Amino acid sequence: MDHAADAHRTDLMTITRHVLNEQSRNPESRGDFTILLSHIVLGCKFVASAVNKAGLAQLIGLAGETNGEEQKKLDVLSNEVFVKALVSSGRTCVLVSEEDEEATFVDPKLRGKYCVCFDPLDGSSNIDCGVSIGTIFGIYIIKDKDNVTLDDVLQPGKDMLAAGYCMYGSSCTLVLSTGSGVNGFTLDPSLGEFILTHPDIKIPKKGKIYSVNEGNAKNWDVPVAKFVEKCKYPKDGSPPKSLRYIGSMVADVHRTLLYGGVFLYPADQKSPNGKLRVLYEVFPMSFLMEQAGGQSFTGKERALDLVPTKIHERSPIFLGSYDDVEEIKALFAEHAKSSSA
Ligand code: FDP
Repeated sequence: MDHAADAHRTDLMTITRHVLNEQSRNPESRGDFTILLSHIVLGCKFVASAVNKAGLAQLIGLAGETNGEEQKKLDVLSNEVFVKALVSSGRTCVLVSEEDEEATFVDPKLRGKYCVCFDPLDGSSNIDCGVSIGTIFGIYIIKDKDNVTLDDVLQPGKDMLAAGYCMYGSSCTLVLSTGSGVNGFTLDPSLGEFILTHPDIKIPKKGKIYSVNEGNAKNWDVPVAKFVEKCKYPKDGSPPKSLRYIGSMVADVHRTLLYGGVFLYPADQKSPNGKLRVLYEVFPMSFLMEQAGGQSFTGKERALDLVPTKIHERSPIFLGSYDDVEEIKALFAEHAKSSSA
């Protein structure tokens, strides 16, 4: 009998156990973060189950078997679940959700020290065709929970305490960083637990894939057009890169993290700030990329240095393997130099 393998199977590193281990290194830790995370995990499990039933629920709806109540859209439902889970954790004081125009300030009786910015169901235009979608979240600490204002939320990404995403795909995977590397956990449906399956994820230094909506090429700026041209027709003798674009940020970033390469949603002539949102798309994904050894750039600066002025602000984004993003930075620098000359 293989005792080592057997011990492994009976000694499961669940996400809670992993985070408890990480937190125990901090003598000031009171377990608040672990409690907050367990509420996020609950939201992810709920959404995973709802996403799995989405096709079926629609069929039932079409058959007219509703109880008079209109079927809630999955993104609206996911938002309700996360807001309720986060508020009831007693560890949050302010929430920013992609679904809500205004930030939610938690009732003072239930307040804790954390701010959570999240997109409960990112990539939702993919729901009806069964493509992977996900939840993205970033967590900050608020200095004074009793006097919290919107300004406390508008912090640069580098001040983030933790970030992660949960991908609802062929398996349900939660990727998390608390600032010391990146770890991936897969939901074991028979246990209802996320188990550590991808310890210490490191993105390859250079990748063979680029990921972008090429339908916008007509409006691209010069450095973006040059980069994509280089991907297709490299002049240094290297093979062309492959193009992969799902159009669901969590899925595109997850592939980039595991296989390497670069994901870009640039600014263009029509959308000078790109499409993706700073607080709950750009920052969490940039935090994870840096923690995995990659880079993230806005076209002007390191993405995590950005200081948002509005909660739903957008920013262009280029993230992925260190060397690939370095190449993009060089093209932007070269363009800035030639335009100022
Ligand atoms: P969606 O519109 O389906 O919600 O920001 C949302 C997002 O998806 C991202 O998940 C995805 O990366 C991007 O938009 C796709 O945008 P395009 O359709 O313009 O390529």
